[in-house]
Amino acid sequence: MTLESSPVRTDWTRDEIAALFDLPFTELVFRAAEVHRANHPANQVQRSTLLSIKTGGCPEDCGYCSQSAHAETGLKATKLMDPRAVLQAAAQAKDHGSTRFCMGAAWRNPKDRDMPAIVEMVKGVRAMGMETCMTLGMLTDEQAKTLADAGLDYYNHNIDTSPERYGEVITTRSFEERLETLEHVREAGINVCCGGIVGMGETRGDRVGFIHALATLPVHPGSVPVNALVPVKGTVLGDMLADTPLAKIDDIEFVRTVAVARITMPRSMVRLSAGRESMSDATQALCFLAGANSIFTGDKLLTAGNAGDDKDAALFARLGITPMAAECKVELEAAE
Ligand code: SAM
Ligand code: DTB
Ligand code: SF4
Repeated sequence: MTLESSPVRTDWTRDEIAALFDLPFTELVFRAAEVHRANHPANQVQRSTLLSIKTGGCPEDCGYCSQSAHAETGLKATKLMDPRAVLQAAAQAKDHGSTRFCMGAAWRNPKDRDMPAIVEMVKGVRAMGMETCMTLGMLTDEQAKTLADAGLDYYNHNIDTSPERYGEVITTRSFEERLETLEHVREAGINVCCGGIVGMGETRGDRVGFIHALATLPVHPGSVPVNALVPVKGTVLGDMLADTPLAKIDDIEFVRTVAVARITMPRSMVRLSAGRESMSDATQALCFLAGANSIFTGDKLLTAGNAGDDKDAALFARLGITPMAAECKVELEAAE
């Protein structure tokens, strides 16, 4: 492969992806680093900040999530935040150097009566000069258009795992419903942010199927969040991991997943997402070498803890990484 170009392919086969996972580790990371260099500025990492604008009490039964009403996590459910409070939090994130503000709600889907407040949040954050991202559950095509008209830059909607494992993790919605919302978002002209979680006790085959599902979407997601499961007591998967610690993802296998995401989706931002708090600097450094070029900053994700600004500033200084400016974002085009 030359350093000049990485063709964007959406016709990856499972066998090709499995073969990438099977490469000797240093060969895989070397190839991923080459793809990263050819498509993104070196040593630059994007910083986004998350805010939970409506926490807990979610009717969905996602086995990993602290916010599901089916879990027993003791999390207090809240109402949708006042847009003014959201804008205050966004201003603070901007002061701390974040270029994207991601707002998440623990909903199966937004109700139409919620949309005016949501639109006010998008417009307000955009007016501050930050990129906006929202994750509100399933959207109708009308709701996606409303968000697009408000100027929403990204919509996060994860497929989470392989199509065949999906029903073991979530029973209240289907993989196909996830794809439908992604289509509504894409057709409304909003950039898609779509990824998932590794370390849920899945097999290598599931990780292959997960990356395959992302890399064969009609257009690669602009951002691909790769989360490492944050095990939360009282959730199905958090409790399962507490009982079977051997199911915990191995760091090398996590880095392999990041590398395969980078190679198969060369132009996408690959975001090292949840789970960094319990990751060593060395593992995070390997993820950056393997092409991860975005993180969530701040000391909180939605409900779980995150590394925090001081730790991240120290990590960036240690690795010689500089924060990416918003303009460096790569715009994705449909594959030819
Ligand atoms: N309710 C919306 C939805 O499900 O689309 C948005 C919020 S949801 C918290 C966003 C994503 O966060 C999930 O799809 C999942 O990938 C990730 N996530 C949630 N809990 C997690 C955990 N405990 N560890 C790692 N990732 C998690
Ligand atoms: C994503 O893939 N990861 C972020 C964002 N999209 C919304 C959320 C991570 C949540 C981690 C668990 C928590 O904070 O509750
Ligand atoms: Fe609800 Fe989203 Fe959590 Fe699933 S991941 S329970 S949809 S908040």
